[in-house]
Amino acid sequence: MISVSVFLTNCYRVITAPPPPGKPGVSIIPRPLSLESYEGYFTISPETVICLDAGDSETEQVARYFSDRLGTVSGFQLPIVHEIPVVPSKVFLFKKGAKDSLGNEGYQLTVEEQLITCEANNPQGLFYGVQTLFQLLPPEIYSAKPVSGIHWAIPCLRISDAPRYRWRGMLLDVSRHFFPKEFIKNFIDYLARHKMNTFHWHLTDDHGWRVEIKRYPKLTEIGAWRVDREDQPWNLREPQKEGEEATYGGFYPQQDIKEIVDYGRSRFVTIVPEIEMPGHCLAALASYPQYSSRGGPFTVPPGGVYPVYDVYCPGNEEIFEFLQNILSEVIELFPSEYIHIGGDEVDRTLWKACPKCQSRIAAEGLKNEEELQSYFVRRIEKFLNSRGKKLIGWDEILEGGLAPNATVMSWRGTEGGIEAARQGHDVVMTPTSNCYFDYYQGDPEKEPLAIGGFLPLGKVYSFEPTPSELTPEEAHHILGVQANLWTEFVPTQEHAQYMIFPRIAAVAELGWSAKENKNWEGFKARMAEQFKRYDLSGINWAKSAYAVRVFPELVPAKKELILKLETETSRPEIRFTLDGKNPTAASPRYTKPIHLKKSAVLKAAHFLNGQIIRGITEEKFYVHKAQGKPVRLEYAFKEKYSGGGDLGLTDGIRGSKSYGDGLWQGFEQDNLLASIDLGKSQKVKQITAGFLQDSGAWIFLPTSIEFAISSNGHDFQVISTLTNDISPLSTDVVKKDFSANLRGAKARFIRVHAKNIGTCPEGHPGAGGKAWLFVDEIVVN
Ligand code: TNX
Repeated sequence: MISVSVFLTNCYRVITAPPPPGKPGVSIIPRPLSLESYEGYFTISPETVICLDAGDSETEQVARYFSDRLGTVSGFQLPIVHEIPVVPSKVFLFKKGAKDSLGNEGYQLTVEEQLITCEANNPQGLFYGVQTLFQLLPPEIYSAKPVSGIHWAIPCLRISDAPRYRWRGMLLDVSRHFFPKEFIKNFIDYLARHKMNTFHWHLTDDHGWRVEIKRYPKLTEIGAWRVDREDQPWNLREPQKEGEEATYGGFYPQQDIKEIVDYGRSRFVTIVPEIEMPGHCLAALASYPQYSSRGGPFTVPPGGVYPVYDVYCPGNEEIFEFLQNILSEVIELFPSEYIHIGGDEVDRTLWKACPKCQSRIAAEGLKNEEELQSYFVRRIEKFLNSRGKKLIGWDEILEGGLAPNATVMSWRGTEGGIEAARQGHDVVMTPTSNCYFDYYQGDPEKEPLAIGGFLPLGKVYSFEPTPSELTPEEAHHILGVQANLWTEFVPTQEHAQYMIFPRIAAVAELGWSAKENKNWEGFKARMAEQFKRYDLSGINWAKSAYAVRVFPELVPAKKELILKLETETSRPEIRFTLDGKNPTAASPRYTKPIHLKKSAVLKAAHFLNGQIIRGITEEKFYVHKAQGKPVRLEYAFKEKYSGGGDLGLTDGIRGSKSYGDGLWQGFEQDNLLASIDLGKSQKVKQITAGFLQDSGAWIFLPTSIEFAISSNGHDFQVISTLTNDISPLSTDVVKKDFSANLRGAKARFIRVHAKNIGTCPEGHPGAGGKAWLFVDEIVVN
């Protein structure tokens, strides 16, 4: 154990620091293990000295990292010294290293008015102590340029801190979109500032091969480039045509990789490279088609293709030589103990028909193609192990049997991770449900285009990486947690920042902070300061947390709706209207749930210093004649899209443009045939039924809708039959209402019959596949 200390001391003058103006409470993210606050401040001045008691270069680097940042913003050039300055100065010197309990990454920080001590067992711990120091300073510490008029003061306190997990990671996919070297370095800084230590670099996939491999130059000459269809929707891009040039893409020469690995080292971020196999490899096959089962030729796809049949052929002995040669160069480049080999979403169709694959199955006594994949992974693992590296792969590597020493990255939920831990394997948790930063973090209508899903800040924060099903022994195998930024829908750096921030803060806290220290209210309060830091760093962070979300609740007995309004920020100033006007700083402030007794348009917004900070939330709520009345369905909805169940179509709450919002009722290939008993015969003016079309999700508007009424529930009289005029091939997400006017006819029973298109139409990527019909709310007035 080495013992190091960083000292900052005011040598010449005693400055009794007044509380800096407007200095809020301490807001450290991720939340430290323990913190005690004291009166007073340590104020940095030009005379402050940084003193090291350890002579190693890494410690020196950490100190320089601190003084450089401070220098940039304050203009102070604090000297770094190894000897206690001569009088008049106050220096404390710690001879011993920090406590064992702080481990490899922990640190202890003591701030007194004359002295700051940062202690750790390793430079990495010191580095995290410095990150905490930054957060104790005014947020201007993050500025790119000098800032004047700042009182560079640090509140007196004592912090003892260490991480909960050793793997605190984030994936960046540079295959679907290429990101330049400078951005990769920024990305590493984003991690470091949040005390995250692992950068999972997704370097290869169908859409581009991004790492130079000297032995196979075509991987980047051909595999790094695709035809430019960036102006078209990802899932509707035509493959490269004869004669078209592949001009879009890029790759990292080995020299750049070395530079980035060094940069990571200086930020204590380990880079785990991912070389995808045996699937997600079209870019490699476009370069070397002989390693597929079919032999090609292939081009690098400019956008989404699914399924991808062409994968590496594990029946071909040469494939192992090819991949091992690639991995050898990768191992040379990356000092990480882990190499990620992908393993996800492998389409095994072609292996069934491939004579080489089939003879491999016979020769090795394998049962099927699943086991063939497992055989493939085992061989790769053997190779990696022989080179002193550990294999890590996506949870599909469990199928057909795990390779003996493999670590599993659990992405399709936590089940794969649980299974692997039970088998005694190490696990990194990164389930789509809580860790996929390519998902929307707010209302899709107000967010930049994303892949789908819904992952607001709070949902990231709510994740518990160690499943309660595991015994303490098994739980030991949970190495940590990771967020993933896949970039099919993320073409620019600004957009990447938007998807990363602020969710990275939540995942950082999951990985670092003790379970007992997790607290959503506290986190939200600390985020207010974190947002300022992001602003001052010039980061394009998502303001989605400020959006007002409405949680309506139906009270069927009372025929009213109760609306609860929330944001993901602490103590929000929400103002609202119910009269259709936009809210202003003078509108009523939301303090308790709103009781709605008649249909109304709610408009609400979060105000900060008199200004609306993130748009107006507008939702119409219906209090109508069928409200709370049970709906009888001839064909059942699918459980996954229950839309709230039995009262889902009559709860007064309408689905959004996001089919997965829980409000839509979904019918797979079936029609909607719904009847509602209003309880007694009454005058009806209008019946409206709302539908969704999201052709990318195989959801189509009905081909026709028939409205009927009855007085006895048996004999129905058709009032109106409507057809739909929006093309099922339209790629826009459309919400469409269909209405029948009854002009006060008397009815007790209402029936709506909407015809499902049945199968995805010709010209649609899923042509012939089962089509969905999505309905929400049958409104009766
Ligand atoms: C699944 S996560 C994938 C990626 C996609 C991602 C989109 C995983 C192991 N495979 O190839 O980019 O979904 O969310």
